[in-house]
Amino acid sequence: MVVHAKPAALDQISLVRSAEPGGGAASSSLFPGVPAVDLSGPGAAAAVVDACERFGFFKVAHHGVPARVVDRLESEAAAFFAKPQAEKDASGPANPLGYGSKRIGRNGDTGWLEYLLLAVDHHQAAAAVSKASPVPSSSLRSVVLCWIRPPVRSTQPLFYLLKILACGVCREAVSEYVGAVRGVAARVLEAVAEGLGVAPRDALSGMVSGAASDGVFRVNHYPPCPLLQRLPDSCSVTGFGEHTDPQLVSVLRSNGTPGLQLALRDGRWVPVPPDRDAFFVIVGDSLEVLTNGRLKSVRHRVVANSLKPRVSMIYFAGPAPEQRIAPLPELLGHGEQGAYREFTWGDYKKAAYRSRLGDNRLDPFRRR
Ligand code: GA4
Repeated sequence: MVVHAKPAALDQISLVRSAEPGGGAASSSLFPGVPAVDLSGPGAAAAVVDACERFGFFKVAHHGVPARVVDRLESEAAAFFAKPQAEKDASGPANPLGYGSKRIGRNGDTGWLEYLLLAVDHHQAAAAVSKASPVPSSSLRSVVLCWIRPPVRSTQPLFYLLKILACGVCREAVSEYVGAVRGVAARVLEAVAEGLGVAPRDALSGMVSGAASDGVFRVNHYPPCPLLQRLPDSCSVTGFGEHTDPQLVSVLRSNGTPGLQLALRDGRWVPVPPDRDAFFVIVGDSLEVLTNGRLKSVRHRVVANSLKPRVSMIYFAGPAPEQRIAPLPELLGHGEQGAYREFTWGDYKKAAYRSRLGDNRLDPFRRR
């Protein structure tokens, strides 16, 4: 619900009715809590599919990503966001990549946050990096981050690269982290394929691991919002408005500050207790289509906190632009038509960037 009387500093930012205190009836009785899956444990494939079917969301325990990798990037990110505004602005405005503050996307969405949005580029920038960087390319683990994917053929690849180096978040720390979470995304998608009986095992994971795959990496900083204290208890300030992710899956990690909420299948919102040692997996629109709706993308949002900063780091596992996204034949009965019309990831992404954050982007592709 949008409320209109609010402090002037929040003028551009919508308010949301908070999840009910303590999580409300949804979390206390009917919502059993976020399922946790040990990806290497017995029964992982069935547990992943079950969690994705019921919530489109789960938490990965025992993921094997060293705490050192996570902590290093978290402190790099904190150092970046602590810089003077003018220095951060030099890496923006996000369009859509780069440093952004309060504005999300290009169509008027706003939130109480600042962020860095990076494209993960597996080969385009590799040559430029190895020339420009004193870091041996082998230590980049084949993941190179491109600040801005040039809209048309770039004549100046190094320019884009230099912008990354200039943002001051250590490229190695990002590469190492992204390399690790891409691995988590791939293991999750292998488990989905196994759990749904789709062959080969890499039918889904292969889409997001190839050299041409289109991964995006985002670091969000939600500063404390003391103005919240002047609003009624039933209201929260939007940190990141409700939406579904367009990709196959997203892998999210946050510090210990709450704020993330997800919509249950019946539309009720529940808070997700933070866990700095876990990764949260979010089912995206593309996986919904590939599984013919058996797994559904989940609406989620972040509300601001009055006292503590929240930092989250999210890897969005997308396929190559030419990848066809259509229900997998194994998941259709004999002669059955899929519930969605086919599209390519490139077309879907283009349409997504023309949409508003909260739009239902899959609707135009559903067969009636
Ligand atoms: C939502 C998921 C990812 O954060 C993101 C977002 C992107 C952006 O911030 O630029 C979008 C949003 C996201 C979907 C609709 C469009 C594009 C903002 C927006 C209003 C990076 C993505 O891939 O799609």
